[in-house]
Amino acid sequence: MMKKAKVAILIGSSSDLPLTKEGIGVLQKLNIPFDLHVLSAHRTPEAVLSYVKKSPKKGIRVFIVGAGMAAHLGGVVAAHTLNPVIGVPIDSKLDGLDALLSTVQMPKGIPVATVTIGKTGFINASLLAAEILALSDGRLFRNLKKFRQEMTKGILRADKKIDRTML
Ligand code: RP5
Repeated sequence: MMKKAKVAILIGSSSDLPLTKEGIGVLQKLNIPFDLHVLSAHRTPEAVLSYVKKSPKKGIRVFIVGAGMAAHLGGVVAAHTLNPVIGVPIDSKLDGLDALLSTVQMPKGIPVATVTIGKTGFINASLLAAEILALSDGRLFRNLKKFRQEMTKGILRADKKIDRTML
């Protein structure tokens, strides 16, 4: 049987870890296996290359890569794989603008699909990874649809609960 498609979550430092929690929650809710590692484009360049080289054997299909400051990890990973790379800029300095620009401004030929800065970025990156995997996984597609419907219902419930007498 073919291995279940996995998502790699790579972060540039253990200080980024708390921001990944809710995104990981999304993957878990959708029953998507993941592989989480701290790897740095600048501080562990050989380890990054070795991980990406081994990733097909591990069943990795999509990479979620979070890094702050001069955030090169997403670009370096993308340079070594043809699998989709989703970059999450991290707000460790300059409100994350440094990382946003470093992640989004890839030169032509090597794309990194960049999402929102920080915690929301990891949530959206997980959903985007799920959408990519759902293109070839009907069950995941149906689960994603349910996820979206639940979110819609939640917003409508919140609308009903607003105390308009206070306005
Ligand atoms: C980046 O530098 C990391 O992704 C982190 O966001 C930032 C700061 O790293 P530490 O100094 O906390 O290790 O590489």
